[in-house]
Amino acid sequence: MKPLHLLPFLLLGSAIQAQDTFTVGNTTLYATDLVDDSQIPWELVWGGDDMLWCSERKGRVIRIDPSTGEYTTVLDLNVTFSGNGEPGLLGMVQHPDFPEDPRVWVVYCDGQFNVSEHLSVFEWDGSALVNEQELLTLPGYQIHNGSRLLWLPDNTLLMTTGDAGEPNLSQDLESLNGKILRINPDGTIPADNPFGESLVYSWGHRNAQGICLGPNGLVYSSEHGQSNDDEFNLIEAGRNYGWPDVQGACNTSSEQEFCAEWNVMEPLAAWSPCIAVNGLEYYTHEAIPEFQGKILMAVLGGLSAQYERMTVLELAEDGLSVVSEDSYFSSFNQRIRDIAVNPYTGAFYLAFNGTSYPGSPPNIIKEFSTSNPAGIPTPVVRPLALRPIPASGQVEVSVTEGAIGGPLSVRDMSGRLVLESTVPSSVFTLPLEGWPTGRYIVWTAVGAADLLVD
Ligand SMILES: [Ca+2]
Repeated sequence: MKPLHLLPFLLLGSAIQAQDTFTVGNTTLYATDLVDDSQIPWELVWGGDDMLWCSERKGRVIRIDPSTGEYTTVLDLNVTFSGNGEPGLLGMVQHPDFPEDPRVWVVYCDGQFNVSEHLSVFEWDGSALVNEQELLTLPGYQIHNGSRLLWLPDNTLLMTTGDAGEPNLSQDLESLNGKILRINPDGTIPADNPFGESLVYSWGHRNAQGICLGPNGLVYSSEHGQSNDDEFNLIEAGRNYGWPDVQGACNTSSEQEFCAEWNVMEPLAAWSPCIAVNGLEYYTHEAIPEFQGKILMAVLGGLSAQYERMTVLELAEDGLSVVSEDSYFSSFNQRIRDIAVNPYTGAFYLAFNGTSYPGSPPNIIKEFSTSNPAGIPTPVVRPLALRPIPASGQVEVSVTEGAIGGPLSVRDMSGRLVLESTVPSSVFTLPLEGWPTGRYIVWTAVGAADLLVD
């Protein structure tokens, strides 16, 4: 019996190009550059308009189409920015009902010598953020300005602030620096704040640059330590987190005295020397079971730039302790500033801040997806893989190196040889036009696989 199809009819697939795939347990992640010319991405937000929003330290807010990476600039503020400092455009949230409620809250610093930090609310008019209304101003500095924003379930807003380089402000309840503030959407003080007529929600913070809601509505924050004791904290109303009198756990005699007097909350986890902990996301999607129910934490790597990574924290069932820690993506050797999650696909996005403090290029926003985006060939995970199954019209064949140049044959279930050829490359397309519906067996030097033709 003559084979029905011969090699000249094979459509060659594209050669495997530079591709980034990562394995997390049993899950394969495909990495693609979504935006490669960001101006120091700071906050990544999955928008209620199903677009990815990004604040950039140099002053822009960009709105990115997550399916193409194309973006438009929707806000361009004149902010404090110097290559050696930390201020600029920082935290950002949309109203929880965005875009029906078109408001977006943004934190930024202005002034070159006397830096101020502002919380403002803007309105989205469909193409730009307009009608700025300033809600709050506090002292800023060239370092330690925070600032992340988070909605609580009661629609009050938490804002982390830094100590603006003056550690004693963190223990001063009259100062808004070195705190986590709780604010009504219009900037007023919620009636049930823990210190009465004060925006202060928790105090004794140095420079918290990550905050998220975890299981059971618990609030977690990441906080930069000085040189030791980066912290992962559980945030509770009215609690003192110790800075500058306490770093990390209450484990020296002077710290123990201070902690007893001020009921200091110890961190759930701490890292020494500092790794520069940043943006937090509580990952709940089933797309990556290895991350489901865990906290994703962006890590900048500190001055030494050798710890850059995404850290994954597993919490105890009650959320009150950290039981394990894994880390990923240190191979990029780039500082990771923030994380956002696509609620539909479970893909996540990382904002990279270059290779050294505080934001040298490249500044890239990458997507990590469990689905294979166009342009990235299927990775060969089995010696011989066919997709899709069932196939009609054509099937894509992937083989490991040992099969290339070796025999390729296909038989139907009665053992009849329907194709005899040679494997041309690691990925190629086999045309199936005219093949009767049914089951076939594909043979190569590295193994066999079932082919279902529809
Ligand atoms: Ca300590």
